[in-house]
Amino acid sequence: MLVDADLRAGAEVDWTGRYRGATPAVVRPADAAEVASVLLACAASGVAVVPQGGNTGLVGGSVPLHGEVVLSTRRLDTLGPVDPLAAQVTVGAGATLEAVGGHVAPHGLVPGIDLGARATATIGGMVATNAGGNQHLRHGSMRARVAGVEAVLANGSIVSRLHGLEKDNTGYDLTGLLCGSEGTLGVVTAVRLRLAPAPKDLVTCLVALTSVDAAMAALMTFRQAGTVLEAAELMLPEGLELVARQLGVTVPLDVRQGVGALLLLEWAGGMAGGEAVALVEGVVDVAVAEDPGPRRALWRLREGHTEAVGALGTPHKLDVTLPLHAVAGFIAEVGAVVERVAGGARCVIWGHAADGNLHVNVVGPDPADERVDDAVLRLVAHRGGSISAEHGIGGAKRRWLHLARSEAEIAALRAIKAALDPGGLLNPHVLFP
Ligand code: FAD
Ligand code: 2HG
Ligand code: ZN
Repeated sequence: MLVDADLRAGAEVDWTGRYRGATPAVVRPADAAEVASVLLACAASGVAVVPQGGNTGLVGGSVPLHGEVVLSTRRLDTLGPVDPLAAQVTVGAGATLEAVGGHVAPHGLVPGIDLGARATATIGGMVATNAGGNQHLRHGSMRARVAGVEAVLANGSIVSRLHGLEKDNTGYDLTGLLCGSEGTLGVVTAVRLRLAPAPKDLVTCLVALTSVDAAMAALMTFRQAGTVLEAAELMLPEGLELVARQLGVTVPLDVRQGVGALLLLEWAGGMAGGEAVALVEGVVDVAVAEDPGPRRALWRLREGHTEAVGALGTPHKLDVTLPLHAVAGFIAEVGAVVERVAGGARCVIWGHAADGNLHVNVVGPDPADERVDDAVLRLVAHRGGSISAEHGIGGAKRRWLHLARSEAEIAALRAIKAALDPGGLLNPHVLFP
């Protein structure tokens, strides 16, 4: 247990610096039984608990904003033996995505989910947020990657579904329920992960196109041609130039003339990138990489966006999804909406193109001034989208939950919370308005 101020400090502020709180203690149990003891002790003392994994969450859900005890999962980091027959592995909730990737790699397998925070984000945190990332189009979100979990509920009971059975219709799906529960229903202590064959001979292409419309149409062309994309990420010229400037990296294309959008595309099987890209209309220029170094350099341009925008100031982070047909129209409109409520603000947009998932980052308005969040989220709802694609609701978006969920749904969610955590012990200040 960490109680000294300097040891608690890192757990009290989120990755962006936007959300800062205070905790009496950071507790670091080493197994499910110890987690249960912590929860029972906190319940007995009437102190709420915030589960915390890598603390890379971007919606203020992993930090003690109301004086909660922080239950860190860092010591729950075991890596079990890989089952190559089932292509599954059981790992502790505190294991990082990168550690799991390294552990399964010698078997020719991958977790089938990947994100820029891989070195720090934990498997338990990814379950709790139902993380998405850049392989979602191929393998789905974390919910699809999880064959079962072990978790400790608020009453200290331990529920365990780690047998890895692919078919198991024996009542309510507790594993699915815990995916995306944001630490409100239980503390995930171990996870049975599904693995995927490591893709071979990856080809990565950075494609500059005339417009966002052309980029979205390109995805349709690839699908109709039957090509299987491993990734399809969207960037805009202004964002790419920001990354280049802030991180001192080189963009291998000229994006100043006639470029309205960029796609970072990846195929497996040594497919010549140019072959697929030749089918597409509106292509201005293409950079192709097959070797690991040049491929990493292209990915740095995409994954550097969070860091580059963070260097401008504390951003308002709005992770949203739009129907694919509405993506281009939304991007065309959102800048003006931001300008109307926050004149002079900088709006940087990128995302996971094939999922219609955009990351709208706005720098300028005071972090506490939520007018810009309100305006953007209402525009998203108006265009048929969701106010959270992959980061969750946390504390940041709970006042807008009604834009994505009906009254009946919110009542059902509240009933589930009340049934599993009647005392409001687990992360009581997230998700619900
Ligand atoms: P934390 O931040 O510690 O916690 C997140 C939430 O989960 C909190 O509500 C917390 O209470 C709860 N929680 C954590 N562990 C547990 C547990 N064991 N049991 C119960 N509840 C728990 N996200 C994406 O989806 N896709 C991306 O592409 C992506 N890219 C990112 C890139 C960068 C550079 C950064 C900083 C973040 C990115 N994220 C992305 C967001 C973040 O990495 C994910 O939300 C991740 O799943 C959080 O994992 P974590 O271990 O850091 O969780
Ligand atoms: C990404 O895809 C992450 O880059 C982070 O989900 C998004 O920083 C953000 O807003
Ligand atoms: Zn993302």
